[in-house]
Amino acid sequence: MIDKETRIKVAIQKSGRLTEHSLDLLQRCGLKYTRGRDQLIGYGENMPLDILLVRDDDIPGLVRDDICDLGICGLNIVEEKRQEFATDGIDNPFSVIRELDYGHCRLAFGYPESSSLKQAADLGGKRVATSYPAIVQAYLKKQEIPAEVVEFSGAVEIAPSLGRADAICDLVSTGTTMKANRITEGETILDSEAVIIRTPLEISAEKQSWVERLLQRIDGVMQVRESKYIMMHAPKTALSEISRLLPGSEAPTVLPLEGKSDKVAVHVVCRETVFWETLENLKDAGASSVLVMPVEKMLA
Ligand code: PRT
Ligand code: ZN
Repeated sequence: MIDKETRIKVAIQKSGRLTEHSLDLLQRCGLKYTRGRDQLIGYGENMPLDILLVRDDDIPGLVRDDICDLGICGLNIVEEKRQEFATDGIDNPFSVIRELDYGHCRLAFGYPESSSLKQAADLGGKRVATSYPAIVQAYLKKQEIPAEVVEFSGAVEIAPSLGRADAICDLVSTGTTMKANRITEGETILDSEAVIIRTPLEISAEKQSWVERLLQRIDGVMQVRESKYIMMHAPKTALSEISRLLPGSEAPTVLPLEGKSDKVAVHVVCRETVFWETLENLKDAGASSVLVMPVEKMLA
């Protein structure tokens, strides 16, 4: 059992795109934890803070129901749930207290290349497939576009080819999924990143002071991001994709490779944490011999 009066409960995604970053953030704030036998709870050993590992869609509800004091999930989910709660007459279900600068993506319209649709204004009388019906509905209403919203829980991008919708509105990060499905990306209606939400209810003074400490530590962690020096070999054609994949990087140094005309060596300083996922994405973009080194000092 977790002591509700004295221990802060933080809901984070159990398994998905935000899990590694969120656990990493809490650990960098100094948290040491042990996982319960069911793996669903991480018990803080050196802070009165426990982690609940759940599906991201459940996080706003857990905070709104006061089961958790804090939650970390994408703003996309937070805004969708906020709209849902508002429809049910529940205002102020949680507040966003920090933007965490990872999990970046955008909720954007997508129009099949084969269709004549080019912009949201063309959607009157058409069907839009999305996993974010409340956000999309609110946008269409505000823009006075009489389109029908069709809810899809996953694989939204195949809705048009299945004949289930004329356009989509889905999360995009690299844009590869839309492209692969012959969909042209259109207007962004929400820019998203991972955020911390907090219950609007009062919490005990003891817990409040720990929440404040945690936030201070998070700010510290975000300020002194570990810079890395990254070196790799890459096809010349992949240079723009590689720059885009590296978070917080400056213009790369590009050097010729002896005896290779199509490949170059790329050196870049990256001011943000480089995760395995980033390295895998670099590899997928064509990079090889990727080396990541710590930067000891830097004079900008
Ligand atoms: O099981 P659970 O419900 O917890 O996880 P989930 O499958 O719902 O979520 P998950 O792990 O896929 O994503 C968690 C959060 O990561 C999202 O709520 C977003 O805030 C954030 N995020 C960042 C993304 C993306 N980038 C992203 N690219 N979430 C999903 N995608 C999907 C998108 O839906 C589309 O299918 O990736 C595809 C598009 O990617 P690109 O790179 O091809 O454009
Ligand atoms: Zn989910």
